[in-house]
Amino acid sequence: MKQLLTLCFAVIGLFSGQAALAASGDSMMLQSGDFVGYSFWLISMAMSAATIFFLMESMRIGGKWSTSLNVIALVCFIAAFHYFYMREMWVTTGDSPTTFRYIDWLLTVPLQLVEFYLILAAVAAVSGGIFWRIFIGSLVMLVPGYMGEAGYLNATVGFVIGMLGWAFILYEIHAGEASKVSAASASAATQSSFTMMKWVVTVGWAIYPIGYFLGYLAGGTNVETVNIVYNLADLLNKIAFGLFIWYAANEDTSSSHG
Ligand SMILES: *C/C=C(C)/C=C/C=C(C)/C=C/C1=C(C)CCCC1(C)C
Repeated sequence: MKQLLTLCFAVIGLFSGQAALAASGDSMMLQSGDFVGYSFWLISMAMSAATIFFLMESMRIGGKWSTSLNVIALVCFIAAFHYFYMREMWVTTGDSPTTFRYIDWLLTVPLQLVEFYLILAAVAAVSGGIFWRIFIGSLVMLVPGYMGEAGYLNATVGFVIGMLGWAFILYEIHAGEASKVSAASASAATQSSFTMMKWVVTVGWAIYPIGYFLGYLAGGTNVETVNIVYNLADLLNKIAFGLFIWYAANEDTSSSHG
């Protein structure tokens, strides 16, 4: 209990330090009517709260599920930090915080994909190949996406290569080894969370290329659209994804206790 409180205070302290930093200086204040700015703020808070929630639940539920819950807490923690910075950048410059966004994704996308491996590894013997394939797929998806958005690569070329990376990840979780292990050996709770996570990556993640398309390929560059779409996508794809893991953890532990 004491450790839990210390941890919570450390987390809150870090976030409030960030918020104070961001709030010092008029130029960094949100202006009324800046809906993109509001969405950055809202998601900073949602990610902070989700971090604390998943950490506390990981301690309550414990056992073989604690690693998965800790990883999703880390995902939300990393995102919260980036959101504080991204909001600050957006408010002060009015530009897309593209580099921060991609640093966030580069850390959080592989961590989320590791969850597929972790939830399977909690109940079955799985090969590390699953992890490496989805990790490489995420690099192929994100690096050209960044280069296309930041102007290092033609925006259409970056988009097309990124789509191939995503397709590769989809193959692995729908038809590749990961899906086979899940179907063959996982518990009912793991299977249902695997299925829900799979659909997050298939349907929820589709919002990102739509945002990219609307922002860069549908005529001109529209930084407001890109940011609002990516922000809403992150809210859904990080927090809802985490809640599916949390749900499976709860189901699994309550059924095993009788
Ligand atoms: C927490 C952050 C997440 C889950 C970010 C996911 C990002 C994507 C699924 C990005 C996908 C893209 C493509 C499929 C094509 C190229 C452009 C990207 C990088 C936006």
